[in-house]
Amino acid sequence: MIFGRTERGKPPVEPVTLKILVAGGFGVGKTTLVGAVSEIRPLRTEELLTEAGRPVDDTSGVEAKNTTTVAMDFGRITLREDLVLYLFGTPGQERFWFMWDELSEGALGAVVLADTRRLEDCFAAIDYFERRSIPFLVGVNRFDGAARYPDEDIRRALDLDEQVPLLTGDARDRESVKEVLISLVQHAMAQASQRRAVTT
Ligand SMILES: Nc1nc2c(ncn2[C@@H]2O[C@H](COP(=O)(O)OP(=O)(O)OP(=O)(O)O)[C@@H](O)[C@H]2O)c(=O)[nH]1
Ligand SMILES: [Mg+2]
Repeated sequence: MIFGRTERGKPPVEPVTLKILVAGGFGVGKTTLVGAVSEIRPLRTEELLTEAGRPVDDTSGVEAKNTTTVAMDFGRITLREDLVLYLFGTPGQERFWFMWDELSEGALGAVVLADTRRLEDCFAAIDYFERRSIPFLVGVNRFDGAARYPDEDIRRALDLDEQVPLLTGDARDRESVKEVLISLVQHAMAQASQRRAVTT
């Protein structure tokens, strides 16, 4: 690098940075997703699930889980040299939802993670983004032992608008998560240009 130029003579690119939310119900894999793709050590705000929280913290299906997010997860991923995503994982438990308004400020879009064993847990997140016209997609996190359903059935159960993308993946797998994030960016961009076309 000489005088701000790369060896190939191209000026360095100032990346566009976008803010993405990762939402969904309790224990669906939000913290796992951010951790799987982040190129920086993710910031986590995990607290131990306690005996006192047992009546309200439903860990059925994720019995191995012993911590929960109380404020947010934060990570970063460079999708291309000119495109960086900042990932904000939201807390899944209802009692921490007051964080969502703060976290969704300035967000380009959201991934709503879903677990087919407890689809209803993501209704609140879907409602939240629909109401605020924040572009989102649904990412089904494939848990071992969870039954597989056709996309059509999942769409119907979630009452998803046909333009909302539905993808299936594994929150622990970097490539799988990258694919979901790229789809979200494309979807959000398409929605933004659609809106511009309507208003001009
Ligand atoms: N089999 C399997 N297990 C997963 C997957 N994703 C997450 N897990 C496990 O599921 C549990 C829940 O993961 P978390 O990432 O803490 O979930 P969360 O959505 O952040 O949870 P809260 O912040 O408490 O709402 C952990 O024990 C993970 O190891 C997955 O794709 N497959
Ligand atoms: Mg979490």
